[in-house]
Amino acid sequence: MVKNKEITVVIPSFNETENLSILIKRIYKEFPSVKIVIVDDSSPGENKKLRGIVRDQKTIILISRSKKSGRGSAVLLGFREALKDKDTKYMFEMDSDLAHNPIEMTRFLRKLGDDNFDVIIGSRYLSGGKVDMSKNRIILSIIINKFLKILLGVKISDYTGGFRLYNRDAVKFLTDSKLKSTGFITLSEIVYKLNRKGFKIGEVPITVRNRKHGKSSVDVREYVKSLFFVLKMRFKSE
Ligand SMILES: Nc1nc2c(ncn2[C@@H]2O[C@H](COP(=O)(O)OP(=O)(O)O)[C@@H](O)[C@H]2O)c(=O)[nH]1
Ligand SMILES: [Mg+2]
Repeated sequence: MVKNKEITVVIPSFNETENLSILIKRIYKEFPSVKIVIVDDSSPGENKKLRGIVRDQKTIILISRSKKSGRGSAVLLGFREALKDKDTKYMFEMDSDLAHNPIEMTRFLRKLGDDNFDVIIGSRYLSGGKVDMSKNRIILSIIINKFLKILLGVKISDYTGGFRLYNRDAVKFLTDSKLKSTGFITLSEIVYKLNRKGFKIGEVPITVRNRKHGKSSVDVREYVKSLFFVLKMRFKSE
């Protein structure tokens, strides 16, 4: 049985105060007093509101950055913070927009323990997984994932999902590696690097909900940038 104090949940956020206040309660319901590291790039006003919400929570560390610097780099910074706690053996990453449901976290932990995996990816596209997003976004995501699978060749079905569980060794490897991307595509870079290093990667099905508050910060520019990034990573890597 994994103990609460062995888990740290790393959450990137950009203008998500309303969602985060709900998410924190949901996480504590599953794992009372678990450690949470939030890496927030919000505007000063929004960040102040968030500070107010987490002020009385003893197990939350809020790291605030002064400008929006990407989901990927936020999670990496959160991992570095999480590693400082020697009790932390397992690290989750999850979105702050209520897309990911903390109820499903035990499924990740069980899978990691049962099959000796180093990393468990929450997958929307595994049998049993569900996505409640607009049709266009689902189609785009499926195409991107098929493309990434052909290009990067890791045997998983969801390269861009941000609900994951890592053991300490995998996180240590990632914080020591010089990851080159900073946005959502870091999720794919991580899978590629871990797989090449021989870490064992498993998947569990998850249900992903469309956000109710706020808006997505992934735009066409980021998609195009990401496409060139993966091509470069695949064909230029040492
Ligand atoms: N710290 C930080 N978090 C971010 C940034 N961009 C996105 N996020 C967070 O990453 C998660 C996924 O982003 P989202 O905009 O929902 O992307 P989508 O789900 O692909 O539409 C959300 O929890 C965002 O708040 C960023 O630049 N910095
Ligand atoms: Mg989202």
